[in-house]
Amino acid sequence: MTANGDGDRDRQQVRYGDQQVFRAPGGETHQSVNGTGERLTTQQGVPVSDDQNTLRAGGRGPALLEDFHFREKITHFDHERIPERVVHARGFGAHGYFENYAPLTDITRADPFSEAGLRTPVFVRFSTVAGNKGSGDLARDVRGFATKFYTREGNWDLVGNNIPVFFIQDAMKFPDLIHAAKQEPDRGFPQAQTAHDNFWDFASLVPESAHMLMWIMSDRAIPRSFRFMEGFGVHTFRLVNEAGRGTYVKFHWKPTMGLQSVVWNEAVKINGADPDFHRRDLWDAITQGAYPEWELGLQLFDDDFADRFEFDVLDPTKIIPEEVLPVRPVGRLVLDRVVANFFAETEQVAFCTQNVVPGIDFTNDPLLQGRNFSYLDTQLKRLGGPNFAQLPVNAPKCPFAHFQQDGHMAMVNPGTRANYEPNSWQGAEGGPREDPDHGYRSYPEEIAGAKRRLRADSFADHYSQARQFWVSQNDIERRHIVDSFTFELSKCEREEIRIRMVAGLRNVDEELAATVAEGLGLLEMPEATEPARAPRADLPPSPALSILERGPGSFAGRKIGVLITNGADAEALAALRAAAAEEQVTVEIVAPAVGGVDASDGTRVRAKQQVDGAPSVLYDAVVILASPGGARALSARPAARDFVTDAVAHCKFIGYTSGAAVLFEAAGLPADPSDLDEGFVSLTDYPPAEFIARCRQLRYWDRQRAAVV
Ligand code: HDE
Repeated sequence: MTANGDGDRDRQQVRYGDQQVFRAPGGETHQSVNGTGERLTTQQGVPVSDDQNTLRAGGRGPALLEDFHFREKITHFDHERIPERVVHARGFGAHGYFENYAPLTDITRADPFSEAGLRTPVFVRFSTVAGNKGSGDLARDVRGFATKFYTREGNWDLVGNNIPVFFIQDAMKFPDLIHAAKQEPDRGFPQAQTAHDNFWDFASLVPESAHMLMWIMSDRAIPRSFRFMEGFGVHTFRLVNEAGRGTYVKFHWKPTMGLQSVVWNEAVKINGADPDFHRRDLWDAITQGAYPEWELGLQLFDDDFADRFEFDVLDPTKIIPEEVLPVRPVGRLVLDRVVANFFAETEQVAFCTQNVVPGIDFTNDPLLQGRNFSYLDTQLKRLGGPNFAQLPVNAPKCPFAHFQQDGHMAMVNPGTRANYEPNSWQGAEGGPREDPDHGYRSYPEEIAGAKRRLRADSFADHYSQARQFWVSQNDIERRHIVDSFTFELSKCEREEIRIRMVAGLRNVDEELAATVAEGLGLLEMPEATEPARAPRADLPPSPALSILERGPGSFAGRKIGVLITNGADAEALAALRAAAAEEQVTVEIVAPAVGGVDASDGTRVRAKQQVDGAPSVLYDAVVILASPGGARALSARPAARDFVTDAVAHCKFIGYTSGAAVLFEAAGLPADPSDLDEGFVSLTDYPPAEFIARCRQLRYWDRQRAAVV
């Protein structure tokens, strides 16, 4: 593979994926790497006669060192792991494309925004932050939302999160934040959770974290799945057009199916029942052709706006409310292909914030500036050398040409005589030349100032937007925030940490602080923390910050768990399936045995799950289709009773036929619970379409309101 052009043709030679073929660079021979070839061979291509037994002297004798097949195989195995990411270790990726709606050439010369309908291939990796690689998907945590755009002018990485602000204002504090959040160093636990002393010790001593704490204690930190969460570039970036004019930008990803989260009690149980819940959801959606989709929106502004805005637009602990500056939709992201190999793609993908393309530039956000150093550095460590950009998932899909060479695993070295510049070789032998007209140019921002370690005064307000987030939540969401502060702080062993945190919360909202204090059993309210700048109480609610107040009004993309028994009403099942299909909802059958049941008309209904392995927390709504005898048998099984009681506790819509009565009674409910609340829908009385229509609210929150009062 040469480094001076024709990258497309060359890349196919080392492509993973549907071809599942490896062709040595420059060579013609094909070598199967996944067992689809006729013969098993060593890495060197030597045919293997016996892959079951080591070479040994005599039937019961010692193994021989000359067994090159065994040594090669075991050595490779011993080296299979690379260091996991120090943060965002647990993640899952998929391929897709970004489709641009209309040319944005007046604002940016960036290739993905240049033409209407242009599709730029992308790879997206979602992640949690704090947990190790094997941790559960439903940790209360920020989610990473990192997108690599393979543009025609190089790779652009938009490495964002599902929360639009961050804990800290300066990259200098990132190692401290992450040390405090991850497992405590002496004992090595707890992992994948912030509910421990070190995290809250740090957080309570760093008031700039107040805004972010509100978000991570909210339902945003326990999304229903990646498909139902937003993404944000967080920092203010800069777009630059052909004429060199700059426009500030904040990036937003909005899921077309709307936002949805789970409740904490559910999250805890999902982690037990299916720790891979989020990655499985993404895999299932894509492989079933229900491609997850987000709209990219931009908040665009100039220096005048930045000067007028009440906070510093370089401060990553602040948002610009959508009501103040609308989000302009500019294109859509569609994920339509799962990875062919998890390690090759999801594990080896190397996102770097400094990967920008002409038309996209940075600002002086001190967190972004620090990230621009960190990501390249981390990839060198993680992927073992400077050639990670040659891995298929990281390589540009446009032609590329440079004089960089050698190093570990160099697969793409210059194919030219000259490997230096300037050189006087002509034509192909001379290699690539710089392009002053079209090459990347940094925005020529004027910079002046004394060299100092300083936090700008304009970053000093730590609480006003935390309060704005709080007043933008509805009663249920506020309850969840109070509950999670109470839960997490209750896990702290040292009382002074709890007290210090409550003291800080008083600057956000007195009622919030008082309710958390009550939940913690604090006997006295502490004095409020002295704020660096007096918080404002006059910022209006931003409706865009509430998940529940902006429901999607659709149940599409969700999953109904149907608990079924022998003798279940076949007609009701058929009608439910039809109504679900109409709404693009998945129906999953849960039965006493995975082999399935015989329905009332004698047909065999195959099950996807057995009841012990499929608690109702795995579903967005549930239906009990039981015959009276079937319900009686189920009611003896704790998992079946929990299926019902959890669905009730998690405010789910519950459909049922009259046969379910015995199971309801065993779960402590009336035989016909429809009198209790409208979240219960009798499919004996109502058509399934009515049930689905109610499910569009996603949860029947009034049930929780009734329980809270
Ligand atoms: Fe990261 N971050 N980060 N981060 N981050 C990494 O890079 C870092 C920050 C984010 O799916 C690391 O490849 C510093 C904000 C995502 O592979 C590392 C600072 C945001 C991912 C790193 C931040 C993010 C990472 C670890 C403070 C949202 C996963 C492994 C200045 C805008 C990408 C790696 C993937 C990963 C450093 C803060 C998002 C160590 C120094 C703010 C989505 O380089």
